[in-house]
Amino acid sequence: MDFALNDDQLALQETARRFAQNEIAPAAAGFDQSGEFPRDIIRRSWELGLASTCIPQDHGGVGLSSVESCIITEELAWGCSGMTTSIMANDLGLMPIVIAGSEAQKKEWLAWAAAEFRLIAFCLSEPNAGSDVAGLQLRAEKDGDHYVLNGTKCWITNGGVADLYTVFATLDPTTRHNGVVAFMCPSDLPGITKGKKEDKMGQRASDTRVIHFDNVRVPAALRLGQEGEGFKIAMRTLDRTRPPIGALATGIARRALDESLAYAKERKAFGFPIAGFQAVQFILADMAKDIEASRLLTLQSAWMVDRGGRASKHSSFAKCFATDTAMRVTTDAVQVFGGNGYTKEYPVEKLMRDAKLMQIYEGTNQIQRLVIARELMKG
Ligand code: COS
Repeated sequence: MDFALNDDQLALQETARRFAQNEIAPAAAGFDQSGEFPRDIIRRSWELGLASTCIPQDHGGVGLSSVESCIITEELAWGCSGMTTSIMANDLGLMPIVIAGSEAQKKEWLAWAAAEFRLIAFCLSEPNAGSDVAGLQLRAEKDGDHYVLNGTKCWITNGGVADLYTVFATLDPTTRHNGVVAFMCPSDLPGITKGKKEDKMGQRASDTRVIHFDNVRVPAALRLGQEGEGFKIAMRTLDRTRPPIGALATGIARRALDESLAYAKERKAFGFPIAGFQAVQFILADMAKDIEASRLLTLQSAWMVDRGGRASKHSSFAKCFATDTAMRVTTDAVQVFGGNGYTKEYPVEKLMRDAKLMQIYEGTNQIQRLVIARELMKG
């Protein structure tokens, strides 16, 4: 077993780290406050080869492995998780094409996504179907060589800015999993309207919206896989995108530790830096230990994804453990900063707000435990 990164991976890590330190982190508080979408920074991530990384080289992409994607994601998230979520949403939206696109679809659409800076969004959740994917209601009705889509998606990252949506619909809601079908929908198709941007607690730089589909005619040539395969395409996508979520959470937590360490060495109480007190040292030690464990679980799950086969259990281990860790570590960081930590003068309250979303999106941590338990029951 070799835990060392190779030279290519170290170079990628360095590129992402420098970008996060020099361009993302300095802008993070401003975009958190304004809630604007940082298009230029997201574009820059693409120019550096740090976005849409799942597009294989054969189709003009950078073709990073899941392990490599996790390495860069941790670095980017150290700078700002809201921006990193926007970057990652491209891979989430592209993954169904990578997994289920025909050769002709990949040749056309992955090459299209690689050729220029594009934004992609994954449209799965609905107002009444978040955890229960098979309960989705957005209807697809066949009409000649088109499908007609009607319904509403919500919590769509990149929703207001995407050029392409990957959309999951049902041919018949009574058939649950068996009726789900996936499509690629260019965002300028007539009948697609974007709702207002959600005013979120954290990760405020990411653009999260409701998207309405009103008699949207999608050519049958844009269907991914066969009718009825959509549910499994969505599940296989999430198996592959949950390790990077573990990495994103690890980046948030690592930033919280870095900030806490620096502050604890400076801040004095009873005449001494608080880093000298065991009560604070134990908090810092627990942070460091759990961050290391998050990284290891994340990289292990990514390695399993790269080997092929189903990595559901390990992806859920990583997503659940790393995001719960990020919540705990960022809450403890606010504690180390005391009253200062509770103000916007210092960076840790943002980290705590940002971390909360990690326990909710890409499958709540209750759903991750359900996936793990079901895998255990299989024996
Ligand atoms: N890979 C491939 N196939 C899978 C799979 C996976 N990871 N998970 C389930 N399946 C298959 C099952 O094997 C089953 O196949 P058969 O019908 O051929 O037997 C089918 O899909 C139905 O699976 P299951 O019965 O487990 O489905 P449930 O409705 O019970 O739902 C959960 C499973 C809850 C795990 C799923 O709905 C889920 O992941 N929800 C959270 C969604 C989410 O993450 N949303 C976030 C929004 S996206 S940012």
